[in-house]
Amino acid sequence: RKVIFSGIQPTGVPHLGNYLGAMQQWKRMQDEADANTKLIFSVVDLHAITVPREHGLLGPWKREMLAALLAIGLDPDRCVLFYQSTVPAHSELQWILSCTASTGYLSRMTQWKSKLSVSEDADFMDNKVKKSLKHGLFSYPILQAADILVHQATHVPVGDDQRQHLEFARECVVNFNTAYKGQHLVAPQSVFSPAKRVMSLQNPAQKMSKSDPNARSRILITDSVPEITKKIMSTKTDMTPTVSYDPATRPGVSNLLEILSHFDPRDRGAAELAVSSDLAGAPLAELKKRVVDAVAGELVPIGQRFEEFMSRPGYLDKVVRQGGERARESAEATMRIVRAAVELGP
Ligand code: AQP
Repeated sequence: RKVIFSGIQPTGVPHLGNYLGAMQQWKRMQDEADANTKLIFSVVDLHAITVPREHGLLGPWKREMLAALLAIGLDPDRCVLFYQSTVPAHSELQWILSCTASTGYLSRMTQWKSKLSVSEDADFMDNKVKKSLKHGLFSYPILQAADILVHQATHVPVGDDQRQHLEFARECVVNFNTAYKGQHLVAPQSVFSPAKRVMSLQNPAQKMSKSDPNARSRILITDSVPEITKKIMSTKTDMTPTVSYDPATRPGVSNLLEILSHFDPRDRGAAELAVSSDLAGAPLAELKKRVVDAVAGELVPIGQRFEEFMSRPGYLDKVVRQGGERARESAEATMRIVRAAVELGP
């Protein structure tokens, strides 16, 4: 039996990177799933509290994320959709896993270091940086491992930025199964989308991210055609006036070509598109115009469905209430095995 699990943080409306790197693949997997495949997708609100935010935002953000999942075509009759915090077993397993997880491994996580702007190879952090570090941000890969393992997931579709965290989740399985002498937990397999890492439109050295303070750096899946046009036409590129593909020397242009390639009906890669008869030697404005058309063509109907779901709060509540019940059942089945192995419970 195949169990597909993935999660997304309710830290704002998802962007093109979330969509191409993860969500589009979730929809594809749903459409290809047979009767033996269970699909579970979570709005991971416990992860969202690892960074500070204004009071009153988390509730609306959760609903927006749920509406976005429905808008891209996830069907609550075929997938379990739920808010992570409504399934306490995620936190319970996190604690249990943290008792066999290695702090050395956690401290080497590149995302942990980059969130804190600490150089990847620095092994010394000054006291000021250390004081601002929150334990939740440090240990959230354990919660992420628990999210996956508590549902005995076999396949986890994620963006490339999650590669190291998935490796860590597998390490948690080995640590736990070794400590408690048995095959209690299942090691999951990562499924990476062809859109490995969509980069920021304003700084192509960074991935497109919800938390980037510059709103022009990302396309939201709810952006209107004028917004999409403005953001793509003002993408940071370079001084060479025509199209060519070279991620090392032309990261901005190459990112646009990568984005375009994910919408190409003929499935051509970014390098192939750059030398195609319609783009070879073309001005950058032509490339940008094509990206606008491709992105708007995909996202505008999603934006409309998003608005429709947002206008039905009763329906959204029902989806997560029923999804929460099904997720608790799925998690409880694993927790019975885990508690027995650890000798916890009555
Ligand atoms: N730029 C990206 N390119 C490809 N995939 C991406 N993902 C995120 N950004 C890109 C994938 O989206 C899924 C959900 O991500 P998340 O919201 O849980 O957390 P994140 O990776 O931290 O995404 P953000 O947008 O950067 O959020 P903030 O700014 O709040 O931290 C994951 O599968 C991820 O790989």
